[in-house]
Amino acid sequence: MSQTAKYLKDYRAPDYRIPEIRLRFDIHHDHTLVTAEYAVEPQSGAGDLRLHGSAELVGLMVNGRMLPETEYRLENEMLVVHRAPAQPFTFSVQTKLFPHQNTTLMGLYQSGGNLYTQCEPEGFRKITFHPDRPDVMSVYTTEIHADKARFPVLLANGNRIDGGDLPEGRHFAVWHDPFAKPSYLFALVAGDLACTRDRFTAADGREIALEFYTRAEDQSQVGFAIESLKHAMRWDETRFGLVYDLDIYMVVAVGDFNMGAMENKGLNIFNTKYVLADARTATDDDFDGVESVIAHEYFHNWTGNRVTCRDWFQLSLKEGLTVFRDQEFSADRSSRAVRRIRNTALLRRHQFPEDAGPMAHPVRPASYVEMNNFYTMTVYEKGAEVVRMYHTLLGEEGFQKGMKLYFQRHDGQAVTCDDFRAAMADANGIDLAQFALWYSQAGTPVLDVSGSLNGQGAYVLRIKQSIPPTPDMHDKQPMMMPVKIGLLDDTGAAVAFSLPNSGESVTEAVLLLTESEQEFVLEGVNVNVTPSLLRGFSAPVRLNFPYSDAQLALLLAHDSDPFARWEAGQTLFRRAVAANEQALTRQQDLPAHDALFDALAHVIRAEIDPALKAELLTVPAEEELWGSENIHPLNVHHAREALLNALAVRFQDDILAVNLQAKSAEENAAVPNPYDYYPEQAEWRTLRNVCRSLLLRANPQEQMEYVFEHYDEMAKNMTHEWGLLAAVNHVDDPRRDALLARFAEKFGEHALVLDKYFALIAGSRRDDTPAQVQAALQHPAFAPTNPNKVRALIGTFARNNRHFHAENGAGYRFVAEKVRETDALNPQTAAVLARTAFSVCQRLEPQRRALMTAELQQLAAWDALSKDTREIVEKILAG
Ligand code: B3K
Ligand code: ZN
Repeated sequence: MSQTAKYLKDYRAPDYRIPEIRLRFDIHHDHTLVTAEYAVEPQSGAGDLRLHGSAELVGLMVNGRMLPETEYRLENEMLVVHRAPAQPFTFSVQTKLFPHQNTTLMGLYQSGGNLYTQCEPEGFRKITFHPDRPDVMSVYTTEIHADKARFPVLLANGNRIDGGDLPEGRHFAVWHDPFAKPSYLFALVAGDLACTRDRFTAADGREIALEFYTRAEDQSQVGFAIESLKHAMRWDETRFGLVYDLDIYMVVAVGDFNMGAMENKGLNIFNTKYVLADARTATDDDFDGVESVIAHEYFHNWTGNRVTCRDWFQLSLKEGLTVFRDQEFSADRSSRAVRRIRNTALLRRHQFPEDAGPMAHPVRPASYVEMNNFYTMTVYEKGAEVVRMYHTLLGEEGFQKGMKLYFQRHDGQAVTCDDFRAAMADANGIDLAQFALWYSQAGTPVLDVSGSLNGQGAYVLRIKQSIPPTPDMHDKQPMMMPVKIGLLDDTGAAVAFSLPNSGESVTEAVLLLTESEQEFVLEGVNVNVTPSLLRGFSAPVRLNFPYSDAQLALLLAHDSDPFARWEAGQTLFRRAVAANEQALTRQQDLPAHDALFDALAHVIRAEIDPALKAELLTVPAEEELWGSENIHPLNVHHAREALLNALAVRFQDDILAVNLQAKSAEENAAVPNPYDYYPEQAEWRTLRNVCRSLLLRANPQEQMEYVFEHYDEMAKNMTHEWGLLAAVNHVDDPRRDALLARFAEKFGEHALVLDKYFALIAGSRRDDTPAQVQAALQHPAFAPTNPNKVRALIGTFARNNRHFHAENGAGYRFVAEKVRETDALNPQTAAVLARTAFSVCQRLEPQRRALMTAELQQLAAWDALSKDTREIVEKILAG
């Protein structure tokens, strides 16, 4: 049962422009009536007007005349008005919605008694009939009528221009957004919400009202998000010269939401997870997430809203660029080096497998069945890497010139990734034609590098690039990419070199790779060197170089580039896990890992940034250690666990010392309250939590007992609580259960903390985890309609390799069943779950592959499966 795909190559400009839209929402207790009125401008004469829509149609008019059923037809969620006028006309349509029955959380839906919208990418058509494509941009005026007691707050995009009381206890508000926008940026909120107000003085002197809407009981947790917004607004002014354009900026927090947040013009709607934070209930990572998501959505105001996408294939135009911008914002706020490492780790853990699996697609996909399935790590994170490469190639100044030209040319338009690339090229007078391949070729490029002294005072690097075939494409062209490098001598000191015809002696250079095989001559090198390659992860590729363990240890100990340093350690870790795996399958003794452990001894004792130390001590995730085929997840799991256990035992005393150092650094910091969130405090706590989990491995019973006895005095804030519970979570001991139960009780009123409880249950390596997950499904706080809960419990379980990949297939069966149940309520959440869990199918060893395939086939055979989940399941089955 294959589905119809849309193709980038079929793009055609719209036949109708709609410069103006007036919407009226009449909210009643069990339904909402929506009247939409469009000023329509035909672009190619008379013809059929085709509008998407799935809402109940009440009636429609053209130029004020009710259309009889003979003049239009409604089929497959498409309204076709026969022979629409050739001259500009007004079109109005009335629809009836039932938001309380809408569990998809797209379109207009109800959550906690309030109404919210989510339109990106194609939710507007669930509200009314409309072309619902991003290149149809309109100025919106939105009028909302509702019962005043139940819906005291009525919000929509733009500025509030009117409002007042109506008979029968009702009231109304009118909002006008002067900036033309696509339908996906439309938003409306109606309900009983508390408003926290602040203000921001923009660089041009305008006063901007900031309004954050939450449940009244959550108001005390909104302060950090407001401060984050102000930081983001100031940063965009200083680094990019971009100033906010409306008089008001609103953020609304909602507990039922499909993703993190949504950048609707002037009226962002957020998952509570990315707005609410205080030290008692949020970890440092949560605070960091709030700051970066608040910033991300704010940055969209220019990169996404003022300049938007021509079609959904161009999604990365706004997402890749905006992720790059939020990454830079966070890096400018604190810990640039560590953030780069974390971004890279995220990409490798989640995007590399995507690029090597059944869902592989280029940064600009060439086709899709359900657009919601393409909000992927590739579009977002690899897209951000592509933008970062422009930045590396052009430098900050050249990149900013490109951004300036991009806004000069395209403000108010809906454009393509090619337009962005052209702005970068033209502003800098360079040719970026070859760079376009990053948008059309999927798959992670592989660089095979070798190097040697040429006996004539030069070190020669030879780089071969290849791009693996993906389901959509076999033969690929070499791409253009920056490769940042340096050289170290045998003591770890930097070695100077010069590039041919430059004469300038440097210790670092960006090589421009454009061919499938290329040689780079680094002159003036007469000593034995170790190359430091792909510094700063200058391109999103896999790089192979035949390093000896000793060379990796040298890089890990001495490289001046923190990324390259970390990467050397990661390679040593990967080698060690692979060696363990081999020993375990052959039932031999585990290897000693001398080179790795000697290098780690340096790391643990080094006086370096605590967060960097934490990263250097982190073994790559299991997903990163999986090969391209015949994966035995449990073998990898046991091999990695064995390495961690050995490391924990070997360095027990050092780790204790570091833990104490981190504790006193945290407690003695010169801040008003050391347990509040400050980036520097957070770094120490990150390191502490790494130590805690290692200490627990080395001595589970003793640590368990200690934590159990001293939990309350150790748990100074949620970061501590999380660190303690995450450490003891795997111990088969009733005290662990008691601690978790107390935790759930203590935070019984905090939905976001209960998500942590569910994640702990589902993430445990204990044997009884499947049974505990079953029990958690019955917990009063678990709700299959709430995406945060589904992700916390089922999503976490699907990443718990030890149990999800159980040999008897029980893990697969359980998750498939939950995918099916979730799909009936919320296709988007189900599809994400299916993709996370099952994309690995064809790479598994034959037995598990067969078990997983059987579950997927059963899902595919289910007629009612949504288009969303079906696209994922069928692509996985097709391999
Ligand atoms: N643009 C939204 C994502 C919409 C996802 C729709 N499935 C949030 C963001 O990336 O900023
Ligand atoms: Zn975004």
